[in-house]
Amino acid sequence: MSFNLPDHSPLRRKDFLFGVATASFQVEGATEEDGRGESIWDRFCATPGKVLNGDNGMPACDHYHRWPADLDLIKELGFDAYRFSIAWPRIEPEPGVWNPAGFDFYDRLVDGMLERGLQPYATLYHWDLPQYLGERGGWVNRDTAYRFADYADKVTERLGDRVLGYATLNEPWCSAFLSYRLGIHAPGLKDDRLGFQAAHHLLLGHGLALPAMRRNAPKAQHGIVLNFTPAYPATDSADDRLAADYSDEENSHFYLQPLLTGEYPEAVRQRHPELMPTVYPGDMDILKRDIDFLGVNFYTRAVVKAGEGQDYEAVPQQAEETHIGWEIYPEALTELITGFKDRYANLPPIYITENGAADNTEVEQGEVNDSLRVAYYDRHLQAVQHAIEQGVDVRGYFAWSLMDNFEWAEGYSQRFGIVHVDYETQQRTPKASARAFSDWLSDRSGM
Ligand code: PNW
Repeated sequence: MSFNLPDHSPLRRKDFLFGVATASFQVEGATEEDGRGESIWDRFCATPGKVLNGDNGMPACDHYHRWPADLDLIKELGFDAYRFSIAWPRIEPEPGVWNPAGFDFYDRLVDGMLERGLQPYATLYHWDLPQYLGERGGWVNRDTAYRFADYADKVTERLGDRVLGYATLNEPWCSAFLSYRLGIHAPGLKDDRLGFQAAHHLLLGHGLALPAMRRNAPKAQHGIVLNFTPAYPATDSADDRLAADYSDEENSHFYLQPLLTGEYPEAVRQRHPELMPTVYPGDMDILKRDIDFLGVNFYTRAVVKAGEGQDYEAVPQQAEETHIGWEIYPEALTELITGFKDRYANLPPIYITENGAADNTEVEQGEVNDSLRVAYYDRHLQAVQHAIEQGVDVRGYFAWSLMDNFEWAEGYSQRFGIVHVDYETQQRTPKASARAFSDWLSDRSGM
């Protein structure tokens, strides 16, 4: 079984990159080994009621010890690249204390990829902020942006351009809005103003980090990964259409536009001057520093209507959905990135850095028949193809995720892997979706 892409598909070209993605806190485990410090997610998991079933970062996938076999598996399946993230609390467990054992781990991991002919794509921040920075206000504190830039300097100094692609941040929307505005992710605060201020400090940290990263890794590509859940109007009414447009301004363009034009979207500034972050003179020039690629994470769309006393309100859909309850709507991915091309003259090349589905099918007689996930990937790969056919410069695609892992507030209850993980034995079982990728990847023509 493979995917239904035509022979002429641009995704079949040998220079179109295929990878799998994970993130440190979600897969590594070993939270107290080799001098790792505490992160805000360790603390959040230990707070009753925050994470389903009281799950935490142990044992996760024990990737900290099992990475050689995991890299072998990625290679065997035929992928070109591995997108992983670096745990800041392993590197800087206490303020200004740089932990050699932390650097060593990522050093070995990167060498392990190169030995196997896998291209390393590193994300510097995938949400595991050191707890000591959390205690000083986390991303609401402007100083965190400067601390991030120091950390990025140290990591890229060590790994250099053995890493082909660096992303500063993964999904600042989540680190700001889910964490400080909606209360769902660590540290679990619910304050609109804090959410916007955190967003600004994250993007500032991204921009501050770039010059040292370029100096330390001159041959690497440097970028950022943003997540998008494009909004569609519940009805054709003018009010609902405006609500959907505004949702996109606030949730998508508020993160993307400042990086490309040096301004937050007019629509948000006009409607909510009271929520706009404190911005120092010169900040917006820092946010606007050149990026070599934009990482796009896409899972689903939102359907919204004009809300009572709210700018927009989600309308639950009676539609096909994955096991986590997210609607399956691949056309939104095509429309999202073609829309970016139309809006931004200086849009950089795009990598789809995450796309995938929760399909919690279990092992049966040694196999996992995750047919929902196979169909999801099939349709989304076609959606990427359609965008390329409409002129969007997409260079690669990473499946989320290599293996089942710690799914944040959902704990271990939601499985996104193309490889099944038994959390008792740590046994890996490639699912039908892994086989589908493997067949597809071995079938590329190399045009
Ligand atoms: C992304 N939302 O998270 C992350 O980058 C991954 O770490 C995660 O495992 C994956 O998607 C699957 O969830 C998101 O509520 C989590 O809108 C939640 C949301 C969006 C992205």
